[in-house]
Amino acid sequence: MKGKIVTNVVLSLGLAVLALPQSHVFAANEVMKVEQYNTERDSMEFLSGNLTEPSSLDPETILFSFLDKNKDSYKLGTKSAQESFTVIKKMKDELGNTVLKLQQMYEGKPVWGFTQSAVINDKGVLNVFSGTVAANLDKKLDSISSQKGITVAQALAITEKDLGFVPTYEQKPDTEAVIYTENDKADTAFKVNLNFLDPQPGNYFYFISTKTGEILNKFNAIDEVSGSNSVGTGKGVTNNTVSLNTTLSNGKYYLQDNTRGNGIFTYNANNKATSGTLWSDSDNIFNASFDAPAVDAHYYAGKTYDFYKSTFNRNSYNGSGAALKSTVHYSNNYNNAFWNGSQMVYGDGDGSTFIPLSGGLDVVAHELTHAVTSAESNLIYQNESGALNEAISDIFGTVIEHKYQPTKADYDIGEDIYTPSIAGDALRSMATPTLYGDPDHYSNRYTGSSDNGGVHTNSGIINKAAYLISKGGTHHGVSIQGIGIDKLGAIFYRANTVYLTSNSTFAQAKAALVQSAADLYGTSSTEKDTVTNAFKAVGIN
Ligand code: L5W
Ligand code: CA
Ligand code: ZN
Ligand code: CA
Ligand code: CA
Repeated sequence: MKGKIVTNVVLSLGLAVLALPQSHVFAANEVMKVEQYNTERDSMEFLSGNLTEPSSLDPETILFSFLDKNKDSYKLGTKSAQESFTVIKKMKDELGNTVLKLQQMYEGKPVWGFTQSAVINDKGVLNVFSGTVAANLDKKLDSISSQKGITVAQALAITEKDLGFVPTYEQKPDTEAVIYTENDKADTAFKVNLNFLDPQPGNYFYFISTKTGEILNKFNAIDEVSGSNSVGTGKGVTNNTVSLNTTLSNGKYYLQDNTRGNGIFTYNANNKATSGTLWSDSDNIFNASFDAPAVDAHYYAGKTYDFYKSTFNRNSYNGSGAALKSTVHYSNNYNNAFWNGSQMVYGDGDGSTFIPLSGGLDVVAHELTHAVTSAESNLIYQNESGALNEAISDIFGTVIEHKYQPTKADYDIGEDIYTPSIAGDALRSMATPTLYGDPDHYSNRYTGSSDNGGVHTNSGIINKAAYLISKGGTHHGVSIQGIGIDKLGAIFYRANTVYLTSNSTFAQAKAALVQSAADLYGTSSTEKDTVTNAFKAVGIN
């Protein structure tokens, strides 16, 4: 929980040293000024304004000099800014600013979950620093070099013992030494990532204390809810007829689309728990009922690619054309679909809860947006950051459905593939999350530990805010002027790619989205007020 005091303290132009504790002000002039403090993490969580004087130095120098001047405020102890942060990405945004993404470091190791984002304008002024900084690490950790402890092999053995089986890995288990923080404690840990599809899908992250071998945290980042170019045709799960980009090779037609990025590939798991083989067909007409899930997975992956490319000039989920792979007919009667960290996987459903899940464009776009989020903000799939991750997938599932299926588009999720014998229902409603038991106000948030801390439940709060941003309305006595679904998408995309960081909270998301609206539409814009009011309406101030 964030503790924020709202005062009328306005930051002075060219601010060099942070004035703590916190204040929160929207100024009437050009640059929006916000100071938002997170008392629980004991760190500023969002700061905007003219934070430095104009400069012709390079953006990294401007940022690191600001951080060094404020190292006491950020509680970096004896460490310099250069030792405490590393630049992991540098890009230009569509407004001409330079965006630097940082990873916090301690004695050469990444501090897990603590990433930050900085925006420096074309005058060399730092305008935004977004993301919390783990405080006082030097007081919480012994010198790392003097520590003894377990080996990488022992850490892996601990995770497999905890799983209860040794899986057949899709990718070699990956181990990285990190700093793991929780509340007032910090520990050195091995972060172990286990990726497998059999006997059930897993993309586990374990954090094992390097000193004691204790499991500090674990979660499964799979979202469970339980030749030559050719053009073929196909019939999808809901009897839709589509044209398909395929590849002709040695007399067979493959679901391989070479026209988008580094390709779109659709595989057949043939009802086994594997990633399967590239789908082939003898006549380029994919009209058998067994073909239908493959037709939709292939076609809707193409549409989702087209949306991100045409709207945001984003080339695939990683921004540089990564091949998009989907496996259909995964396992037997499997009631789920997921991004496994490197590809999409769709079950056929059991025929009563679900029909083949690739039959919903909003579902396919939801899954692929998880891949975009992993490549950008990398929101941790637990607690509030996980619910933000889920909501962003629901939001783009809905934005993309509106773009390509405008006559039937809605603010429901999964309506096309859920409960074939019940008309009119869905998995989730963004308009009325409570229809399916999900909260539409922060005061009703779920605080238990199921579903990774309620990632598919608390997403309702953000989904409701997103619905209000698009359509407007009055909620809990707050009236919101709707700005339409395209602007909703633009604002969330900017937040997800520029300001949100891996451990962002709902309050930080609000700051990130208000900032994004101000960047895109102006600091005195209706759009900025709409985002502010929508979050107020769902209890996030
Ligand atoms: C159904 C299959 C996956 C539910 N993933 C989900 O996080 C699902 C979207 C459609 O919520
Ligand atoms: Ca055929
Ligand atoms: Zn999801
Ligand atoms: Ca829908
Ligand atoms: Ca239904």
